[in-house]
Amino acid sequence: MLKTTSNKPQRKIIHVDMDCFFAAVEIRDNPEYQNKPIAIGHPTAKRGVLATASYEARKYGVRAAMPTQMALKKCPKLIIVPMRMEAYKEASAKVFEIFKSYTHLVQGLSLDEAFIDVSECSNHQGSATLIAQEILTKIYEKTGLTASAGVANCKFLAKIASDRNKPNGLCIIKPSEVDSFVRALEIREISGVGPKSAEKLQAQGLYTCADIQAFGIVQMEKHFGTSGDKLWKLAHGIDNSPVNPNRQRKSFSKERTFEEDRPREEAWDITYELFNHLKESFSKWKQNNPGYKVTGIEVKVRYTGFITTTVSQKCKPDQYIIKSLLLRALERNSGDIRLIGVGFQLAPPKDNIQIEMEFDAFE
Ligand code: DCP
Ligand code: CA
Repeated sequence: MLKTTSNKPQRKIIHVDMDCFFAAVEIRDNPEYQNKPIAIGHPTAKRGVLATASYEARKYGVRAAMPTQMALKKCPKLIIVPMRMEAYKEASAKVFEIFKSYTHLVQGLSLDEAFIDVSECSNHQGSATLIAQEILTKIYEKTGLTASAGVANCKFLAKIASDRNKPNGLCIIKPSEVDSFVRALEIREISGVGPKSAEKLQAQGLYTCADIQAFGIVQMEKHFGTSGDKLWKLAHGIDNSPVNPNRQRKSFSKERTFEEDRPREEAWDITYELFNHLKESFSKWKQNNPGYKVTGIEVKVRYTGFITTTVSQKCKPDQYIIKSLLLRALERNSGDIRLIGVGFQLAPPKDNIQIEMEFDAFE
C-alpha cells in the first residue's frame, strides 16, 4: 500500500450519470414504451447509428453507436424513436440546476454526466453519501428520471463507482476502501484506457491495478512513458485532478451520415456545404463563448464498410485547405462515402487554460 504523507483533508467527489438518458426521457414522455425495447435513432434511416437504447433493448445486445440495421437484426421488435434533443436539453438543465444548488464546483462531461466536488459543502454535515442520495431523489422529483452516482475521494474512482450499481444506484468508495478497491480494479475500466491500450498493457501481463502495483513505476515508465506514470498513480488511487467548472471545448464540428452511400465525386460539394454550416454555427456559439480561437481544421470521411479516416492541419479556417484535406482523405480509400465531417480544432480563451483529466495518451 502507498503511504501518503500529506495532511490535506480528503476530497469528496460525486459523479452523477443519468440512466439510459435519451431513452429514459422518451419512456417518461411515452408510457407505451415502458418495458419495451426502444432505441434512439432515425426511424426511416437505412443508414445511421443509434444514440442509445433502453435497458430492455440492451438485453438483446443493442448498444449506443450500433448501426440501426444491425440493432434490428439483433432485436427485430426494437422500436426506433426519433431524437428530441430539446427535451433532453431541458431535462439536462434541470439536473445541472440541482448540482449547482450545492456548489459551483460542477464539471459537466456531457448532457447527462457531471463531477461535483462537495468537499466544502455543509449540507448534511458534509456527508457526501447523504448529499449524493439527496441529489438522486431530487433528480427523480424534478424530472421523473433516474440517475446513478458514485462517491469517492477523486474523480476517476467516483466515475467508476457511478457505473457499479446502475441503474438508480449509489456506490460509495470510503477512503479506507480505496486500496482494496483499486487493487481489484480491471485496468480497462479506467476512463480513457481504450481497447488498444488495454492490449498493450495485457502484452506485459497487466490486467488489474494490482498487476500495475506489482510491476512498479520504473517498468511502467520504461514501457509506457508518461502514460505509464499516470496509470501507476491511478493504480494506487492517486488522482489529484480538480473538478473544473469551466471545462473547455477542444473542437467544434459538424458531420453528416447519408441514408444511401454517396459517390466520392459528390464529396467536395457536401464538404463545402458542411463547412459553411459549421462557420455559421460556430459564430453563433462564439457569441456565448468568447475568446476561443480556431487553431486547426479536421476533415473526417467514413467509407462503405465503416472504415473511417481523419485528416487535420494546424491552420486558420480556409476552404482551399479543407479541399486539400478532403483530397488527402479520399486518397486513402476507393469506396463510396457514408459520412463526412468537418471540424475546427480550438484553443481556449488565453486566461483560462487548464489541465483536465484526460487519458488520450493511452490510445
Ligand atoms: N449518446 C449518443 N451517442 C453515443 C453515446 C451516447 O448520442 N454514441 C447520448 C445518448 C445517451 C446519452 O448520450 O442517452 C448519455 O450517454 P451514456 O453513455 O451515459 O449512455 P446512457 O445514459 O444512454 O446509458 P447508461 O445508463 O449506460 O449511462
Ligand atoms: Ca448515462
